[in-house]
Amino acid sequence: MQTIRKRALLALSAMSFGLVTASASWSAEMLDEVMKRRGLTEKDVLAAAKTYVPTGKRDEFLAFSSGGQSGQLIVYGIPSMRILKYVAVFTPEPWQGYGFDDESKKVLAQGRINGKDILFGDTHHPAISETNGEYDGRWLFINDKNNPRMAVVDLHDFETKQIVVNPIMKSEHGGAFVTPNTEYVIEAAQYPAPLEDEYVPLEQFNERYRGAVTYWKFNREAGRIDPSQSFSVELPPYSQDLSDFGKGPSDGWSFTNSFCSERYVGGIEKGRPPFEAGCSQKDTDFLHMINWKKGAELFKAGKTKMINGHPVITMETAVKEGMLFLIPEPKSPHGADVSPDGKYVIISGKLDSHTYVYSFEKMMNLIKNKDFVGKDPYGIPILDLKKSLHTQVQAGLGPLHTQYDSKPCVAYTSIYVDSQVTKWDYCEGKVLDKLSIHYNIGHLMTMEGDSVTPKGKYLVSLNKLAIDRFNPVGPLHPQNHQLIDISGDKMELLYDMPLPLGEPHYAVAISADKLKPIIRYKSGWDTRTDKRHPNRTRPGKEKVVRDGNKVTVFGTTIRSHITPEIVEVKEGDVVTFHMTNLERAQDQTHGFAISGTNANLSLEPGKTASVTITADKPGVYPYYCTEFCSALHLEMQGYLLVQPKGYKEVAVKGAEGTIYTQTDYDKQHKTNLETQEVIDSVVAYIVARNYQDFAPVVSLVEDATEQLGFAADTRKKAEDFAAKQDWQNATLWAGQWWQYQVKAADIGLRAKTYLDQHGAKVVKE
Ligand code: CUK
Ligand code: CUA
Repeated sequence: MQTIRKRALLALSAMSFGLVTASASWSAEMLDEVMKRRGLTEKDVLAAAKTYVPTGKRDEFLAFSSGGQSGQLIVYGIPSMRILKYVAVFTPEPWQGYGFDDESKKVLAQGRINGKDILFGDTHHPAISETNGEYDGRWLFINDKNNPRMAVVDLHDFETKQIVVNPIMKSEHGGAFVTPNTEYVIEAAQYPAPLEDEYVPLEQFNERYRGAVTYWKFNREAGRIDPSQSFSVELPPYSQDLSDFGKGPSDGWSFTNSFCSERYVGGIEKGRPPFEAGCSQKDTDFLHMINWKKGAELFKAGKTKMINGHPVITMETAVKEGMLFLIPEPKSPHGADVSPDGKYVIISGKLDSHTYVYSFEKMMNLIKNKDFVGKDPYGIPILDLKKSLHTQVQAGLGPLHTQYDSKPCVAYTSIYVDSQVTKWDYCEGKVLDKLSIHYNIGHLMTMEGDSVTPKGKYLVSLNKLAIDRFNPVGPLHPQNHQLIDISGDKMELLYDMPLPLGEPHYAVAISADKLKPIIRYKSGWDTRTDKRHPNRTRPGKEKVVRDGNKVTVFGTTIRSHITPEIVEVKEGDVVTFHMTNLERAQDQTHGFAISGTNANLSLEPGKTASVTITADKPGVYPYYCTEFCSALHLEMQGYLLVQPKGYKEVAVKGAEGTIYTQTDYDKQHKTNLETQEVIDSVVAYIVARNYQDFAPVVSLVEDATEQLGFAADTRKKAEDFAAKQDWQNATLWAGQWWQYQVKAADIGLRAKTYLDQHGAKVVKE
């Protein structure tokens, strides 16, 4: 033990005096040798240079990708394509404690359907909140197609804060997309069903089955969707698909396309031709054009019908008030993407080789002049396709989604069947370039590509299948996100990234400097409600409270101990642990897990999280910290003891594992004094520099000062016991004193390194 301490001490002093320097020897192998050895072409090396982010450097953009059936969100950097985080949204995720602590269980419980916990989600479309049509990096919304739900993620801490269940839909698809100032988040239905939650035979499909769009009101101050201020518009039983909001001249309108406007119901087992035959008969489907601002007025005026307690503007009202129109669109359309200037909506039909550019101005003129070609079976006026079009372009087979470039009039459309990206000019209506991608592209994404000012530079192709692209890992393959350089006239493929988490559909990318995530919570924070936790605990105030068979533990974690360390309860007790992480240092997360239970917390600095268990089986249950947080991490442990019913305590004094003498104490005391010298030298180094100009260093210094305060307290304890010649307690407390010193030194060295790397100046000798 002493030798380890000696070595640790040596390491500390070596670091503090700069004796350890990085090896200066660099591989002598030349670039052309490496290229030869690894079989790389010049083009490969160029692509590598365009994507490589050297150690210590960061990415220019952050992408947020749907995690498909994982119900999660994937965050990765561009151009490096390094995965940074999975954000747990609709499904439990153990590392983040999501669905394991009581606080996040409440968020997941908001997403229950018919009282049932839903343990998966099919996420499709993430959307970042906008201000004046620009991504503002504050919030993110994402939908669940299977269980019609919408989630709110706070980009302050990348945590899911809210899930809302759509009250009238049975499935959805056309969300999440936001208005230019994030007043509303849209969610459009997918498969028609009765809006009332009841059985209706399929024979009544035309009369009773319905589609809809819901406009979820987002309250920016509260950071939550406000269901009481949200409303829906009833739509015909055409399978609604993707949506987008207008902007600029088209602000106030939303666009939702549809497929199977034939209203065909299959039934192959009854001898009927299948859905796919009946749903692709007509040459066109319908784009729905909805005046949502008018809808918001009608909602305020109470011109709605309550369905399942939710206000719905009926089709009859919508038609009468002139807020709902249909326009034919190419067969089996998929994407509906409004151009950055808000003048056009680009729609592609999967079974048509053209992309169609609709002119908002022309559509509005037709509406103004009541120039309709007819009405659909529900009385909704239909605009003429040709008269609505600005232009149409032969883009390739199976065009799907469109994204925009920073260059005016330039758009990129994914071509599913041809496995290509087509770059084209939607003002002039001509193709500019085509690039073959590996396989079956679904969505594609440019940087801030659906905002009013796309940033260009890169495009990611979200391919549906990876087939033979990567090392085989069994029949279930990863997905393939391909990075493409779009800065020049010709698109250049740069990189393939396997994504092994569900089938991501859409992704959005934002300039990294727009995100301002926090690094710690205010002390004792409930991160799911964003309030001080009512059951937070301050250092020194840890306690165990019993009320009948309810036992509540108010505990804390800090390097390297959990307080309390021993919790004794009785068989049948219901035990709640409220654990507060007292750390303020960056990335000092502790975990908390109890053997034989699902108790599993992730405690980021400042966070308070809770878990409740029933002590139903007498026994001994170790608990410990699950994050390797410090040199004494393994010692960050404790015991939950569950005594059997009727257990009588026997007063037996247990023997100590090891007996300490004055020699042990003196040795430890000497080590501690030497350690203090190292600490003093680090402190002198820091305070001689302008460390106060560096916020991260200021907080590290606060943290170290706190540890040194604990060190001083325990030093006093140790020396008091030594004065009484109680060498057992004196040695143990001297050991604890040393623990605090090591932590302080560790933090101090982090601060010193930071100052060295950020060019701090000497301000005093
Ligand atoms: S969808 Cu999957 S490729 Cu849900 Cu936006 Cu088009
Ligand atoms: Cu805390 Cu390991």
